Amino acid sequence: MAQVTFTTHGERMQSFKLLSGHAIPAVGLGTWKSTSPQAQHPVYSAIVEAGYRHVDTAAEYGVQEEVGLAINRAVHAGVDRKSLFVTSKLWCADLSPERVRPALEKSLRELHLDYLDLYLIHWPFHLKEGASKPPKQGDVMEFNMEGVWREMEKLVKDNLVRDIGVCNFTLKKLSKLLGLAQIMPSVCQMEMHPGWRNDKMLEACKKNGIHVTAYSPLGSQDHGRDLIHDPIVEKAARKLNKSPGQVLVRWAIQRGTSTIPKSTHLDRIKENIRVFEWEIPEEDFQALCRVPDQKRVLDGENLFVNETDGPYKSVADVWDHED
Ligand code: NDP
Ligand code: 1BO
Repeated sequence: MAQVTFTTHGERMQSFKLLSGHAIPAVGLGTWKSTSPQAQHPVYSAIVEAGYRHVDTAAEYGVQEEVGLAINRAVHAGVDRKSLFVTSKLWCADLSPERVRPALEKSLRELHLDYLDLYLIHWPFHLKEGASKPPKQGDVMEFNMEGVWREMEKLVKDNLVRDIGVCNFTLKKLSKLLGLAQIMPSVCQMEMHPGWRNDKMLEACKKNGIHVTAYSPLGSQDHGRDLIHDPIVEKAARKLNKSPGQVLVRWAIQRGTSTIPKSTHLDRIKENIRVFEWEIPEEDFQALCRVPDQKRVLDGENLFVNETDGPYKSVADVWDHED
């Protein structure tokens, strides 16, 4: 259920309540590939000038130092740390029980924070340190889900993270996790946009009270899907007098997910969060829910598939043959 809250700048912003009782702001700033030539990382302006209160990052993105400095500058400029929601992620090379806490501590140091609001398992695959892309034989190792989750739970108990969750899970993996969790995953972060709705996972999460954050809401970058110029998105944008980016962000929120569009341009950063004072009418919302050619952008092939030596010999293997 969405709750209406206000930023310190007086902007009306929704958030969603998590199983833990904490709130996650509906729109956050993504930071994958967000190295910026600007002296000040865009995260600073996003917080101070645009009113973002939710920042999504990860050890693997290699930007935690810059992001942490920007967050700290924003706090020094008067933004209450407690009003911010900072997410980071445990990378695949650290997906063994003994590496969970040191990895979190490294992220905290890089971010100059003493706790995270949310810590996520980035992908449910254990990679050898320095694994090749695509992986060589032996690069993909067994993932001890129970051992890793117990360590994630200890981080909550020790107040180092407020919530824990997962990314890139399948129904099969979620069901296994729910069978062993003592602290439930609060959030499941998945690729979701009109070109890849992933209704099955959304429904399974809703059924279990797990909040979903939609990543790559604009269709991602570089070799992603160009949803900004999709005719159905453009038509809705023209009708509403909004930008295609705003329509895509709003669509995610209207599905009940929070979302984390990435941009390093302040005009787009500001545009992407101006989505709370209007709605997509039902007819257009449904048209966006019928965009054809459903396909993942991030299928994990380059990270986890080794066609000859496995253990994941195809993209279908990565996603437990559920797509
Ligand atoms: P997005 O879907 O957010 O798209 C980002 C791209 O869209 C960039 O090229 C950006 O360019 C451009 N863009 C941003 N705003 C607009 C706009 N209003 N109009 C037109 N173009 C725009 O892609 P991401 O894949 O980065 O996903 C968002 C975030 O989700 C990531 O940054 C990361 O934090 C998270 N994520 C998590 C994953 C996981 O495994 N858990 C996987 C992938 C992403 P520019 O910067 O030049 O403005
Ligand atoms: C390789 C990391 C994918 C974006 O989260």
